[in-house]
Amino acid sequence: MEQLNQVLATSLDEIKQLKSLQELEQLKARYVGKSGAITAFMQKLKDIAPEERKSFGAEVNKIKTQFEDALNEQKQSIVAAELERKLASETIDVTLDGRGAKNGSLHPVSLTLERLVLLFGQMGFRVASGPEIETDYYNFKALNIPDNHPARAMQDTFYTESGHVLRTHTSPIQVRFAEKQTPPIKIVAPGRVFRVDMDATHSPMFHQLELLWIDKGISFANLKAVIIEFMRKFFEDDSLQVRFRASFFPFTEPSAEIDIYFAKAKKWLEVGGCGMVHPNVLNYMNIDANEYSGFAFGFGIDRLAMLKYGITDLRLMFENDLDFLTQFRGH
Ligand code: 2U9
Repeated sequence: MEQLNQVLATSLDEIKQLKSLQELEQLKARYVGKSGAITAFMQKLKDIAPEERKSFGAEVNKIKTQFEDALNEQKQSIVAAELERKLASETIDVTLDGRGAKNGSLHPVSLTLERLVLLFGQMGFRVASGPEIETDYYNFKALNIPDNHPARAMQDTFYTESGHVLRTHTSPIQVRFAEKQTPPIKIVAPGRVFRVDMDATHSPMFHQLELLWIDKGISFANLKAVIIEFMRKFFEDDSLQVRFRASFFPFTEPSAEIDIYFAKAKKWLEVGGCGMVHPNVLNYMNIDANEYSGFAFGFGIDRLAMLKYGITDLRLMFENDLDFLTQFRGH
């Protein structure tokens, strides 16, 4: 019994010195583990006279409980101290200055698109959209583009394995819209388009906006009025000169290319194409060409954005260089 009390006293002293959970586990093993000092007393029970065995056993258990209580108490204070230390080291000084999160900015193409949608909205045009992966019918056939047309060739058009095409213009959006609606139809169709083409002035993906207005009595005079008004608003120049040059597109007749006079460079620049919607195209859209007429016009948004912001290299539009992009804020 004396030895047992001695062991307990020593262990309690040692427990008080413990500083970590690791030390605590080691100490626990030394006393109540398989070959621990307190465990050893348990094993001595069998050598003790039967009449003393019961009271000695009870005594060993009492000592063991005292040891374990002390150990648990110490464990709690170690855990509490560790938590205290952790909290102190992770304290955040909320009064410190921030790192200055930078504001994002919209891509010049997005800014331009927003402005286009606003300007055409003011003229009564609503926005239509459609799929980027198209069928041959909506991208070519319904637009009066014949089977042997060069635009259909593999060198110009991206084809999928299933025989679909990546739309080469946003015109299919308008075909889809117009075949389901009855005139008046007044829409703009902006979106990504894809062509097998890449050099300093061409990208395999670029952005287009096309406009379609179909109603009774729509004429080339309406076409000119809308396009001239739009160009002057977009370039914020009330006397901007706009010129229409005769051209050819399968989906319009007559057709024209649109030039604006760039006073800074003293030269005419081509900015898009236009024309009266071809009667075949009206028929494909289930619109009676004897009753209705319409005009369409199209341009590259990227190109218009470059002219507006004075960007001279198309590649800048797609490289996503932050020094370039952060220059464009606001409209
Ligand atoms: C329908 C009927 C006719 C859309 C048109 C153009 C002329 C045109 C080019 C300008 C530069 C494309 O980005 S670009 O390469 N577009 O010249 N687009 S008329 O004609 C349509 C569209 C839809 C139903």
